[in-house]
Amino acid sequence: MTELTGGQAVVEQLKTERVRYIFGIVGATFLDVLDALYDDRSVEYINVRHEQAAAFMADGLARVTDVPGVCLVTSGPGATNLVTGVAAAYVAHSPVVVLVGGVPLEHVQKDAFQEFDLLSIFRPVTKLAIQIGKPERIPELLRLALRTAMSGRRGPVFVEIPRDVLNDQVVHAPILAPERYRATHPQPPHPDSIREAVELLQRAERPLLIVGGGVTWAGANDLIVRLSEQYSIPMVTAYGRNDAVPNAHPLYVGPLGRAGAPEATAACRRADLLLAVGSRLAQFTTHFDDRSIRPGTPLIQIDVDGHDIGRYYPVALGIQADAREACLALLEALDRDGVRPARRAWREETEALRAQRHARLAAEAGIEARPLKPQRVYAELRRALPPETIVTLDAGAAPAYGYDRLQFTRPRTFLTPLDLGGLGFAFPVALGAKLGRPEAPVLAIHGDGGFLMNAQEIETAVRHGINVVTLVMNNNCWGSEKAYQKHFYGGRYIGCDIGNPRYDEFARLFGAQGYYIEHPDQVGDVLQAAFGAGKPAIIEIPIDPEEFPIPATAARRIAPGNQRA
Ligand SMILES: Cc1ncc(C[n+]2csc(CCOP(=O)(O)OP(=O)(O)O)c2C)c(N)n1
Ligand SMILES: [Mg+2]
Repeated sequence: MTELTGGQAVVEQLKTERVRYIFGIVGATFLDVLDALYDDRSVEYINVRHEQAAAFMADGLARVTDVPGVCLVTSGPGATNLVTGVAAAYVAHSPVVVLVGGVPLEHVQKDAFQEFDLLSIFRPVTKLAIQIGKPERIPELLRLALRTAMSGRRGPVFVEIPRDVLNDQVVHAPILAPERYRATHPQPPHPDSIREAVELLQRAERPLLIVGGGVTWAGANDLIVRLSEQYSIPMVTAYGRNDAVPNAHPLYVGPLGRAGAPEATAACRRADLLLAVGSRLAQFTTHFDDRSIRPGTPLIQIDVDGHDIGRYYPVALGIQADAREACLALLEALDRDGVRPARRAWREETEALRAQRHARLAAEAGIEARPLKPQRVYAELRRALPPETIVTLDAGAAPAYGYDRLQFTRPRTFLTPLDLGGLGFAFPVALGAKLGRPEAPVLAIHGDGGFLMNAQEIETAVRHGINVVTLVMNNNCWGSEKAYQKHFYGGRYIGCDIGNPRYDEFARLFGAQGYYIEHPDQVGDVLQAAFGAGKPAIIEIPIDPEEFPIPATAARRIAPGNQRA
C-alpha cells in the first residue's frame, strides 16, 4: 500500500473517476490538495472568481461528460457561495462532488472563524452530505460520495474535510477503481413488466413517447429513436430535454411543457397511451394537471428511481430500470412479437402537427421589427449554429423563447436551469461544458440581468483560454418578471428596470472579443467570427424591451376579466 499525503489521496481517488478539472477559489483549509496538483498536472485547478460559478461549471462539465464535476472551496463563505450552483446540479441529477476544506475538528462547536453547520446547509441540495473525521478514511468516504453521485439517478454530494484531517497527514489506505466500489452495470427491467408493456403498446392506436433526461444519462438516445421508428411511436421531449432525440427526425413533434411547442401538447392530448422514459413528468413538463395529459390516459413510466414512478400521474405500468436496458428489452420483445404496427393515421396526424410547428417557427424569420425581437434572433440562430453546438440557456424571458425555437441533433448539447430556474446559470455552465467537450462550439444565451450575475467569469475564461461564445439579449430590464407586472398589474412597474454597460466593450476590457449586433443579417457572420475568434467572445443584441411572453406558469389565469386594466 502506498503512502500518500491527504491531498494526494483526494486527487488519486478522484482520478479513478477520470476527473481532469477541479473548480474553486484557493483557501487555506485545503492547501494539501493544491500542493498535490503542483507535481501532478493531469488534474487542473480552475481558479474562478466566485464559488457560485465554480458549482455551475462543475455541473456543466458533468452534464456533457458524465464524469463527476468537482468543486474544492474553503470553509464558511467559500462553501455557502456554492449553494445555488449545487442546487442546479441537484435538480438536474448531475454528479457534482463538493469538497470543502473545513474548520479544524478541534474548533468544531466553538463558533470558530468561518464555522457553520455546512452539512445541514447542503443536505437539502445533495444526495449525501458527510464530514470526514480521520485521514485514513479519506479514500473510503470519498468513494461513498462518488458511489452516491454516480449511482442510479445521479446527483451532487457534499464532503467536508476539516483542515486538520487533510493537511500534513499521511494516509495508509488503498485507492480503488470505480468497478471495485460501485455497480458499473445498469439496472435491467423485470421481464414481466416488459411483457405487459409490449401488450399495451401493441394494443394502442395512438401511443406517444415522452423522452426525458434519463434517456440521455443512460445513453439510450439511439435506442429511443429505434423504438420510435420500428413501432411507429411519435416522440415529444420533456422540459429542457430537447436534445434527447434528433429534432430533425420526422417522428419528433416538439418539446412539451413550459415554453414548449403547443403542437407537442396537442399530440400528448390525442395520445391513447403514453410511454414516458426517463422523465419524472414534473411541473414544467406537465404542469401537474390535465393541460397535456388527459385524465385517464394509460401511462407506462420507465424510471431508474422508483420514487418518482406514478408520483404525479397514476400509471398503467411502472418499470423501475435504466432507460437503456429498458429500451433494449422492449426492442427485443417487440421484435420477437414480430408485429410492427404502421399506425398510418396517427403518424399522419403527428406529422401534420410537426409541420405546423415548423411553419409557425419559419414565419418568425420574417419578423422585421427593430430593435430585434428574440423570436427573430432564434430564427437566425437556427440558420447559423453548427449542428454540434452545445447551447446553455439562462432563466429569463428572452432565453426562454429558445425552449421551442432551437434545434438539436445530438444528446448532451442543451443545458438549462430546469426546476431551479436560476439566473446567472448559462455562462459558467457553458465554461464547464467547454472544458468537458473542447471540440464542440459552446454558446451561452443570456438576458442582460442574468448575465451580469456571473459575468466576472469572463476573466476566468480569458485566463484559462475557455473559448465560449455568450449572447446577451439586452432589454435593460428583468423582463420575465416585468411581464407579470405588465399582464397582471396593469403595467405598474416596480423593481424591473436596470441599466447595462455595452457588453461588447465589457468583453474587450477583459481581453475577450466583443460584438454588437442590431441587424438580423449580421447574426450568422458574427457567430462564425466569434466561434473562430480564438478567445472567449460576447455578442450583445439589443432587443425589444416591450416583448415579453405571457408568463407561462400563470397562462391559465389570463381569462377575460382576470386581467387588470
Ligand atoms: C437568481 C435568481 N434571481 C431572481 C430570479 C427571478 N427572475 C426570473 S427571470 C428574471 C428576469 C431576468 O432578466 P434578464 O436576465 O434580463 O432576462 P429577460 O427576462 O429580460 O429576457 C428574474 C428576476 C431568478 N429566477 N433567479
Ligand atoms: Mg433583460
